[in-house]
Amino acid sequence: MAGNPDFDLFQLADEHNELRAAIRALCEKEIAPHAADVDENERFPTEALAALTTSGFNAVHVPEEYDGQGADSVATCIVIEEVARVCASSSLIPAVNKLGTMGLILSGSDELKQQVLPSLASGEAMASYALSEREAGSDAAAMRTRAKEDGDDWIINGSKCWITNGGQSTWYTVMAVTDADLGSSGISAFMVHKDDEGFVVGPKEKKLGIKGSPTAELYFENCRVPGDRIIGEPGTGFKTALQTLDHTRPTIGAQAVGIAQGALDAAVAYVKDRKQFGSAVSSFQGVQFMLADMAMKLEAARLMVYHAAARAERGEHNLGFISSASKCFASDVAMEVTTDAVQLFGGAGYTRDFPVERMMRDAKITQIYEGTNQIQRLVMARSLLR
Ligand code: COS
Repeated sequence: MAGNPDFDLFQLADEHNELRAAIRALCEKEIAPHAADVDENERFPTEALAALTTSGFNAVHVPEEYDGQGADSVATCIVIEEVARVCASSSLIPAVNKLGTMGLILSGSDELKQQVLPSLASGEAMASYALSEREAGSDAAAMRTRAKEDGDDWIINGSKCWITNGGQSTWYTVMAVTDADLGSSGISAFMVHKDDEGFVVGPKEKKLGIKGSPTAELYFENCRVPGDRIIGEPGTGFKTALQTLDHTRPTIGAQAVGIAQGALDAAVAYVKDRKQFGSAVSSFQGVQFMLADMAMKLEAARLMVYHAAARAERGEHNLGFISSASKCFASDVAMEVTTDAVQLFGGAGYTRDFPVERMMRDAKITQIYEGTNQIQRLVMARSLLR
């Protein structure tokens, strides 16, 4: 095999490593210094948005033909991972911009892409994804929000909840029932603009973590949307929504990997510095074994995330298993690693003087959003038993 240029050496491209170095430097300088304040004051990370936008990292997934960076799925994961390593809330800027436009990229018309994507690439706009409702979370197809044709327009009525970056975004991919007799085949997807008549952003949730990223309810009160803003054909919206998640669950895996890496880095530095019984805590084998386990699991999670992203990038079908596995595994690892990091810090880890308690709170959501890890296991099991 040696010397065969087609042989996959199972390593990232030089461009990926260069990208990581660039985004890491930016994050350390521009984003990390504000992470604690963003969390403490539950405020949107405006410094991160400005830094990411200025350097073109705010929506790296947007294809070049729509004025974007055209970053591949692995590169997008690396950007999200590196931002999450210092501030999980800020990593939702590139992540949710992808989530909010992936359905459009996969199934929308060129005209609609032209309306939306360049504004994301330039940083003028952000996008969110609106699938869940109060009574339709894991069972997404049970949604009640309705869209009816009215002349050339669509009129949407209902509400959506748990909308990440709700109120910050300009564009929302909204799934609504257009034919109640057809079950999930009667659901359609629309691009809704924040200035559309009848579109209202509700109050922000009070959350355990990712406090810098607003999570809001959305209300549609006879919300009028022009006919050309439907994504694909009527009735294809649920499949578009699930295909979107096939592409974006690995990005949540990437976020989880980043949070866990941030916690591991902090823990390694702390145990080398902290002295007990006359020695650095890092000299104790019990501590060393904990660190080794954390790093080992993290490395496995990272590889699975990149592998899932690469398969999505290659346009493979049947992404359900690997996409769910990568998100589920990485988020479970992030919860374990951040919890162990708090443990390694001892009492100090339980205070807000160090970042690991924030990372532990932020990690929790990665086991829940874009489908709970129970739903990920359901998707994996269905794929095995099909
Ligand atoms: N891509 C494209 N189509 C898919 C698909 C996928 N990954 N998975 C399923 N489908 C299709 C099915 O083939 C089916 O089509 P037909 O009716 O033509 O056969 C249709 O979509 C409905 O699929 P299914 O019957 O499996 O749907 P269920 O209602 O059983 O729900 C789950 C499927 C539970 C997997 C889905 O609702 C889900 O992922 N829930 C979690 C939602 C979520 O992640 N919410 C978080 C929102 S972002 S914070």
